[in-house]
Amino acid sequence: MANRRDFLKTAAMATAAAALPSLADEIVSQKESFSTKGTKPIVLSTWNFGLQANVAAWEVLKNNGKALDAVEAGVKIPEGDPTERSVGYGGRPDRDGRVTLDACIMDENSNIGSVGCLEHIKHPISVARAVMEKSPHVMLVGDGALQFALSQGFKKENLLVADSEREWKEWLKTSEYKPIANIENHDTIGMIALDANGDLSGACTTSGMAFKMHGRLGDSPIIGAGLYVDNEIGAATATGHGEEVIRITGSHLVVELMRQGKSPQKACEEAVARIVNLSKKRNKDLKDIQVGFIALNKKGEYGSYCLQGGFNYAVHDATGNRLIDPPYFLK
Ligand code: SD4
Repeated sequence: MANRRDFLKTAAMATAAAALPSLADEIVSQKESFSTKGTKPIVLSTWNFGLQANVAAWEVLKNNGKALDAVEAGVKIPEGDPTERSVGYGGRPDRDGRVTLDACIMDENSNIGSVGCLEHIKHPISVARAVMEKSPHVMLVGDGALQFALSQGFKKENLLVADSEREWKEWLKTSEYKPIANIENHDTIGMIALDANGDLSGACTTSGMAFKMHGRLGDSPIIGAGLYVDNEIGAATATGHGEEVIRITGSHLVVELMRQGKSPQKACEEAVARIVNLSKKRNKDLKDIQVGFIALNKKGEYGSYCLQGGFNYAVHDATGNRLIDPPYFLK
């Protein structure tokens, strides 16, 4: 079972390897953290829970399945896992004790679907896909998203697990909301894949920042911010402080930089550099921010960059499944 990685603690790669011996075929060092040797099929996802998610996605990809089906199947793994406290079932609640989920999905034909602030449904990514395929809209939020999910046959469930409830009650004792204080309480799975047919798709899903204001949306349900796919160019997804990713329309920016000829690695670096520069201009302390991008181009080359250490991502191709520790800005 993949454990959640703390953003600010640069966990030793050896620790990660020990925790996940059967999933990771290798742990890759920083200098080998991107690839300019394109391959397909291939799938990338954020954080070490991505290793397990990649296994599910790979089942689809290795059988010549579609990238869209692969990314949905992949991210459903942490969504359905009550021990993953930042995605789907088991996610940490908002300040009112409500588990509100955000997710979006995008396919090779630029079809998009998204849900925000969705309660009681274990697999928001599948609701996002239903929005994409079965509604005239691209984004549904709150009660409307729930009503739509129920109309599509999704089951209403309690998503607040005992551990999350306990943490929330502990938090209530101070009730001080400072995103800085919660910097370790947020992860997201973003997954991007290139299938054997050469098509790209992506999915992104999260419970967002723990103890956020009720109704808060981060980047993860926003196409262009938390996820973007252009089947001619590449795909990108983000994790970290959604507010900062939205500010630069991060994933769309990464894809546009690849369109200009940048490698996936350089595109991620430039997107992070924009956040760094804006934060400096806005007098925000970089130490209080974490953002990470992963990117994949049409050739199957990939890369990643983040603002602070502690982030990792998982890559599965025909050579195996591995956890990668990307370079980062703030030393
Ligand atoms: C959000 N981007 O809600 C998400 C949280 C996240 O890693 O990615 N955490 O802002």
